[in-house]
Amino acid sequence: MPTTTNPQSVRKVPSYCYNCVAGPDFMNVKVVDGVATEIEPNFAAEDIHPARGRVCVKAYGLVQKTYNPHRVLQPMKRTNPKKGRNEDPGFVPISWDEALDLVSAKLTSVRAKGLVDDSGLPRVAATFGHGGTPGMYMGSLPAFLAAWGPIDYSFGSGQGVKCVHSEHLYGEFWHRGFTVAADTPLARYVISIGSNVEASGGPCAVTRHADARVRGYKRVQVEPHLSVTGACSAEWVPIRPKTDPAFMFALIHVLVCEQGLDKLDVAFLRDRSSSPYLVGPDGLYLRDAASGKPLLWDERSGRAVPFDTEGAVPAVAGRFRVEGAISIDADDARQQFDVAEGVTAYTKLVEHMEKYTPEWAASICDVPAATIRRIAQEYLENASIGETIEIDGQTLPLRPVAVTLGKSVNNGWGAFECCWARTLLATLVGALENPGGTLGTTVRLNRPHDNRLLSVKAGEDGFMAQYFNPTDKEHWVAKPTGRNIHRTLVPIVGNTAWSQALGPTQLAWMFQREVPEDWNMPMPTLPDVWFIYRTNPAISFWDTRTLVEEIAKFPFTVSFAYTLDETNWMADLLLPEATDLESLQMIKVGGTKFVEQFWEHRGVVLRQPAVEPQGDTRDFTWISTQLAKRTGLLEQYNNALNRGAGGGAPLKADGYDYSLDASKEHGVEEIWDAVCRASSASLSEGREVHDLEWFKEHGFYTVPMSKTEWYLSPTLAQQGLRYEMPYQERLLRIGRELGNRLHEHEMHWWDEQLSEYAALPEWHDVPGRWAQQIRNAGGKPEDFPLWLLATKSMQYHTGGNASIALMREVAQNVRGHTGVIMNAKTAKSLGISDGDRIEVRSHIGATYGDAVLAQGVRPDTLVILGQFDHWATPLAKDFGMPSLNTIAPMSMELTDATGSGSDIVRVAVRKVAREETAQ
Ligand SMILES: Nc1nc2c(c(=O)[nH]1)N[C@H]1C(S)=C(S)[C@@H](COP(=O)(O)OP(=O)(O)OC[C@H]3O[C@@H](n4cnc5c(=O)[nH]c(N)nc54)[C@H](O)[C@@H]3O)O[C@H]1N2
Ligand SMILES: Nc1nc2c(c(=O)[nH]1)N[C@H]1C(S)=C(S)[C@@H](COP(=O)(O)OP(=O)(O)OC[C@H]3O[C@@H](n4cnc5c(=O)[nH]c(N)nc54)[C@H](O)[C@@H]3O)O[C@H]1N2
Ligand code: SF4
Ligand SMILES: [Mo]
Repeated sequence: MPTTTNPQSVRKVPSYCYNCVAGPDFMNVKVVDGVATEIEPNFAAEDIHPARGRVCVKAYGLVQKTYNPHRVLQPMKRTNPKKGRNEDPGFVPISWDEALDLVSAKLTSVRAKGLVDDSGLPRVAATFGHGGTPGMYMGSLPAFLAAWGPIDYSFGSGQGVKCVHSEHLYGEFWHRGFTVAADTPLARYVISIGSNVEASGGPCAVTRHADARVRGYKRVQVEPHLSVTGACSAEWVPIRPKTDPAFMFALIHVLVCEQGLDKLDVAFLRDRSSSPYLVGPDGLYLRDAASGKPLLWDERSGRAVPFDTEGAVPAVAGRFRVEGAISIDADDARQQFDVAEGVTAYTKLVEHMEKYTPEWAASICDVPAATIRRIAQEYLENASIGETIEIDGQTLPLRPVAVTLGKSVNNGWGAFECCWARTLLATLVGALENPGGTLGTTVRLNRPHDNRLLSVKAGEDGFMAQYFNPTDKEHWVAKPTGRNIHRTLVPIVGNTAWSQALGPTQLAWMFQREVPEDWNMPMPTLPDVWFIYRTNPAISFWDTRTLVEEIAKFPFTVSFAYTLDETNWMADLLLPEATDLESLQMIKVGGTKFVEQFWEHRGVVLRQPAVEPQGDTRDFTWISTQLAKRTGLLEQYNNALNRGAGGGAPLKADGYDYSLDASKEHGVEEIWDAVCRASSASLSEGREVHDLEWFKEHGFYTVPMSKTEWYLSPTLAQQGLRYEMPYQERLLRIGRELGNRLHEHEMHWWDEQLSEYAALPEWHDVPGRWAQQIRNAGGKPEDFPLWLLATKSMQYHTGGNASIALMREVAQNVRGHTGVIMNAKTAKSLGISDGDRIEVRSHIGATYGDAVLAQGVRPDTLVILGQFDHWATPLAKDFGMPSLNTIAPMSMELTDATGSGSDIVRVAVRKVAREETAQ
């Protein structure tokens, strides 16, 4: 990097970092004589940004990211037609003209053949990684994708199914929470179950939790090893892996069976939950025969009435004699009851939870019963039922307790139970979506994305409207429209823009290799063209050694590439875009979004070229415009931009019109100038219009937003709606209906997943599923006595910045980054000392690293940070770091009903000679 002792010009360029889902965060780039030299906080945002204008350590790596000597700096074409880990791709540099010709010729021929192939699957597929963050860097590419038509987003990279997956799906279902957080600024007591927020929550979470600690809140960290979050919590509960549902069921037992209804938030349960709905002898709601509406017991009139009867006073608990009711099962099968006993959903819950005592849970979770009981009591006491708070003139309940779940707790088997239990724990004390309590952050499956309160509409049975994939005979999608089959298999994921990427993406990979015998659907094909950007499934998914062989089969892969990583090693074309500090884009900020981005403002922020692009890398908006032009889609592309596909706001709306002439090609600055004007006009309701030049100087524009928008419950109250808690009558029915459809088509390979659809979840042996998977694969579980888990690294955003030397340097000072964390006593019993080279072996393979001995980890548990074991990514390939992903299977048995799985695997460990591991 050139440096000068007497700089001629020093500039501070405002921008944003959104490299991980905890963003966006604000920063300034210090530019000395045209060279980016430092990342600094942007204190101009001090009063509006929850982290007061600061970024995390990862953003400080962006300078090196820009000047990384290993960057791909001009388009490259593959010359070796053979693809494989041991095949050098033989990339040769080509001009942008040639590269764009190649890709547009391919796309044009695909268009001529038809957008979908004979199996009904899109011929073009695309994979974007890391929780949607690539969208914050891809300029106007979304407008090109919209202009194109059907694209298959089926091939995932671990985001989605290995991410906080069940939370995404059930969270939005129950309370419009794509991710879920505590209302940290008001919280007094947080039970954090495997949520590693001090490492994963970015500066907003870290700032908020630090402030909360100063205020005296208590956080209890429940997790098998002492993460950095555990280390700065008041208490660490080292739970046995994958037993969290049992722990949470026992908490519920203490509340409903030992403490009892009188101690809970009776008004909330009565008015905002389905607790009073009467359940009949067949386990379905008793319904009014005429209207089909669920019945509840009206204490005022002493009879069963439809749930929405004016003036009714519902009984929360009890058993009642009901005459002339009906129930409605799957496929509209109706049953008539002359007389039936109706049991309130709440009473059903109490009876169901009786067996789940802390003593019962203690033996499963390896947590003393007294600890579980105490935590439940502390939770209840801190909920301060009855207390209120005034926020912006509204008096709202104050319930300063929350339960949060990390990604390995809310994906895969057991995650449904955890998400249910978490939401129920909040419901029981009235803390769901009320100040101090458990809050959803944003919505992705529902709309609109930037205000989840507006997504609340009245639906059936007194609940919010939901948009399931149909399971009825007439509308069920028997022929998949995408390779991960989300519409066919997963009703709750719906079918909006984000649904497909949140489908069971591992199935798309697995079914390329082999389909079940009773598959009975068109055979999955490979897409003609696959686009990838900011994703590296060859490292981030499971069973990565095998996965890479599937990646090698794709006939034409176009990678927007930063370096030559393990996935684009198999690409046909590398298109290097100008990255973080070199390109132009505007995104929305503020409101409530992901992790702990709860703001009291909303607005837009600009990312701008602080420095000239390195080499012949190009702005993504320029690349997108060229693709649109060369594929004859310019008009559709411009129209998509005009509709707002590029970011900030539609370019034309009531009161303003900055729309682009759809027939013409527009420059990068011209496009974003229009977005700048439209966004500021829209946010200020026409009072202020700012152009690109203004934004280049000021960086962002925001308007105040009431904090009451953080809380969903007042919106439900206004609309007279209830949360679908505690009894999942609808999920039960949908599961049965899905089973009917699959079985009519003689498909039984999803039967185990169907078992997850339950009205009240039962504990089943969740960890035992991992043992069973080993048996099914022909192994012996006792040969793999330890659990291996993953945990996030503060310094790395998944594998995205693994090639940045500064991150490596910082990370080396943080425990665990040099190898495999293991309990010192376990190590001693195996003859392993700190720093020894060890082999961690599962039934599918081995990974190698140095032992990092610690007391803060269960004796039966090993932990590997992040996702490494790179073999192509420059720099990272020399780390010698192990990876869970190399040895965790991609497996149908370990896939839950939502289609997700966990980053966890049973292993054996032994000391090896260092030479043995050279591979
Ligand atoms: N063992 C383990 N596995 C995991 C996880 C874990 O914690 N442990 N986490 C899981 C989760 S939650 C997720 S969301 C997924 C995420 O996994 P992925 O979706 O695969 O995301 P990344 O690993 O961030 O992808 C990074 C790739 O993007 C490239 N890249 C970085 N910056 C740029 C850029 O500016 N331009 C271009 N063109 N490319 C760039 C990097 O070189 C890298 O190859 O991983 C999952 N896998
Ligand atoms: N610095 C940084 N921040 C990030 C990311 C990143 O890569 N780096 N990625 C972002 C993304 S995509 C996501 S999805 C989020 C994820 O955010 P988190 O869910 O907070 O991430 P993890 O660190 O993977 O947390 C998982 C924790 O669960 C624990 N765990 C594993 N198995 C079990 C179990 O069976 N029971 C219990 N109780 N605990 C268990 C592990 O010990 C681990 O510490 O982070 C986001 N933020
Ligand atoms: S948490 Fe760090 S890496 Fe993630 S967006 Fe914020 S500054 Fe960037
Ligand atoms: Mo994620």
